[in-house]
Amino acid sequence: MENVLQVLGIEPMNYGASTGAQWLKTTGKENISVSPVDNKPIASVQSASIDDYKKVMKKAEEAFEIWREMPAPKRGEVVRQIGNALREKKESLGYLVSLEMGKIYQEGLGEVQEMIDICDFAVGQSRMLNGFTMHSERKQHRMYDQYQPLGIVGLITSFNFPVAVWAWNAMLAAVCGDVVIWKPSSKTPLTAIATHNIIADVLKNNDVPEGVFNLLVAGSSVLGDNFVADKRIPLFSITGSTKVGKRLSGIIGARLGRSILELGGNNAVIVAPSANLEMAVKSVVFGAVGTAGQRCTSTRRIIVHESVYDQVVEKLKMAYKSVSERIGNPLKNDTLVGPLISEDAVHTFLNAIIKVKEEGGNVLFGGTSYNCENRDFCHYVLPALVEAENQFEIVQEETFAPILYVIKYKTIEEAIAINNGVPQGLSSAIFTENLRESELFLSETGSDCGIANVNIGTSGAEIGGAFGGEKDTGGGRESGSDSWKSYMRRQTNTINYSTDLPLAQGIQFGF
Ligand code: UN1
Repeated sequence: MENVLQVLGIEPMNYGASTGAQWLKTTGKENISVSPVDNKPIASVQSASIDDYKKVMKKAEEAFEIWREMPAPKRGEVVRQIGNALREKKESLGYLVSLEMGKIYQEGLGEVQEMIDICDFAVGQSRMLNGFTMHSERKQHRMYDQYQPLGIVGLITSFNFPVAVWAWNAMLAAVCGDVVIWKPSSKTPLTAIATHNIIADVLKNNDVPEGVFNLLVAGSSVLGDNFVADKRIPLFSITGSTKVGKRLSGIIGARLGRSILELGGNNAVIVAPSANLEMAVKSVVFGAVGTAGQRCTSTRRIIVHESVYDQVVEKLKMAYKSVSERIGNPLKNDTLVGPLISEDAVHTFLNAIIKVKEEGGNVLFGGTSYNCENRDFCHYVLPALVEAENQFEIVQEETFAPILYVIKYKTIEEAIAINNGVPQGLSSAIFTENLRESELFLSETGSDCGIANVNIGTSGAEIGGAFGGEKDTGGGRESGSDSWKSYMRRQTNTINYSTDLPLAQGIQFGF
């Protein structure tokens, strides 16, 4: 571990504010980052104070003036080099993600790969920040729209993808000519600090001004509502719970700022009679217990046709049994399920199990804490498989833990109604070999989620697609497709190269 920390430039005590390559001598509270793996401290961070925020903000404002004028493909070149720097440190950063957040090492590596992928994507995008040209209704007039840099982007990320979500946002924002102020989860500050250490040389070597990539590790009491209320920040991208997102976006909306919201999910997989059950069960188990159920895309409900219900339940029970033998230290090669992020998260999991039983649910597997007897802390749980009904209050909620609710259906219309019958609308999937069913699921009367898949699960989206969801998920889209447009200021231009001044709509206004 020492070696990994050394490679990533993590000291026993680290400053919690950076303007790119330079660290500020922060003066805020000490934040000890404790690993959920064994409850041991990894290293400490001297958090940022309001004074540090002011300094960072000043740098960001100055840097935007310079950065926005750099040609977009040149900004892309910086991002290309960031991607390469991440490639070099993939194993170390993946390890630290695993250690600080608790996801298994394979997923830690996957998270860094997601950062690398979005770098590649953003490099290409830097040459494709294209607008449209339109034909004017007036003679010798030309119309087009264009995209300009927007300004400072505030970025609030969650513990569960401590670095990938930064990359999705920051790499696109950077090629778009914006500067970023990143406030990571205070549960995972070290991965953020390591990320800034990784990009520092690239920034220096390319004379990127300090203030383009900024980092502030700070508690919400120091940097919370005041951060999102700051009018100098035209756009916020926020990943977190629906409750937090509603509150913060309310503050941003009141000042007519923009926000990209990535909030809770309550994702379901429909298993139709014709489904390849092996594939369906495999993907549902990965979706439900992977990352210990702490992805916003985690599979939380499986909606199974009555004709295959017993078979699927049997297969799930067997799969859960074999997974349960591989719970433990996420850094060990054969582990499949690591710890939850905190003891609070374990309590939330256990309370959800109590609640679902009270509502009439039937626990088929797990639902208890795991291997906690001989420890003075308890971060591990036995993933739960629970027969339940969609309308149960607890099923309607997103519990950020490995609980899979099993629900039976009769008709495809009913299955789609169950899929959509929750407040959230992030990800969804159907396993079927029947074209009619899959097309119905993807139609205007089908899944109401931002992501709808056929014969693959709800989690593990590629970066090339737009990522986000509807309803209580917040409506934001980030990462691939044309999400970059959210990070830019759109402008429509009309140019008159005639010697006349015809008015639109043929209006006559002679004097
Ligand atoms: C999240 O959980 O906040 O689709 C993001 C996935 C990942 C990203 C999840 N690529 O599961």
